[in-house]
Amino acid sequence: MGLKTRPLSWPIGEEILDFDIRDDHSAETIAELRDKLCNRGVLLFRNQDITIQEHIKFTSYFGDQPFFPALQRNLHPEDRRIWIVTNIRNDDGSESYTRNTGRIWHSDQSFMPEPCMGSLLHCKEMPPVGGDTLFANACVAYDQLSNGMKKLLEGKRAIHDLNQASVYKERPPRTAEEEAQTPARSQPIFRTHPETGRKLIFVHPDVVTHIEGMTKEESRPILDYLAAQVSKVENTYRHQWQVNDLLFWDNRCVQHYAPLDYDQSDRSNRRLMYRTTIAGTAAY
Ligand SMILES: O=C(O)CCC(=O)C(=O)O
Ligand SMILES: [Fe+2]
Repeated sequence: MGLKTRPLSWPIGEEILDFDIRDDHSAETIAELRDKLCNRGVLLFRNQDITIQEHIKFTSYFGDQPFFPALQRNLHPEDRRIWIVTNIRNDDGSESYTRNTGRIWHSDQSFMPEPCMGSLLHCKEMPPVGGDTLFANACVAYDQLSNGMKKLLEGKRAIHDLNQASVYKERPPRTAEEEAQTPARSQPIFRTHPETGRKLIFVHPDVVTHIEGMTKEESRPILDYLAAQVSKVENTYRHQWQVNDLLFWDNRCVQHYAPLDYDQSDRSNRRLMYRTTIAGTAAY
């Protein structure tokens, strides 16, 4: 088909131009989009005025949308495949469970046996200023490590534990049943992207507690160094949302971060995002 595209930044991201996600897409078009996604990490589709079913249908070209135990609150009442990320209060006046989602660099569902492949986030409402999301290319970050560092950590694993995640200090506590569904799990520090074969840094400051076989104190400087390497400004793209942007990230090679860059105490600053999530495979 020959997609029309333009880069969003040098290290990461591609805007797909003149594209309507609601069309029926050929296998060639989907293969081309998938290739762009794997190689550029993030795809942006602007001006997509879509229903939740159109969002879900487009997502289904890229894989299954299973239930993830960590995403059982704030699901859309009409279809559980849509997860709602918002700062808008619940009908009963209580705070939204997802209002501070993603306030630290992370890779989604990295604590699961099969972390998700990617997510498609659709912007419904956005404050006039701020509400941005940042994305970083974890393959480029790996490439820039010295050979000494690569050798030191090759084959090593780190522990990912959602139950220790920073965000839960602020949220209502998860139930014992929810915690039992997401036990701590070890994942490779350096992951291989299953489609491009590129190596990447697969640790992040949200849920990674320590390196397997080391104490938390010993692990901390190494994990901090790797986190800084992933998130350095030169390696990122900062997305300023417009309503009806649809953004698709490859969760296997991209980390992302939603800073609190607007006044959340001002209730007129409404931010509403709908997300679908695609099944992934075990990290190696
Ligand atoms: O709200 C955002 O911009 C991103 C939140 C997030 O981390 C996610 O949807 O996975
Ligand atoms: Fe996220």
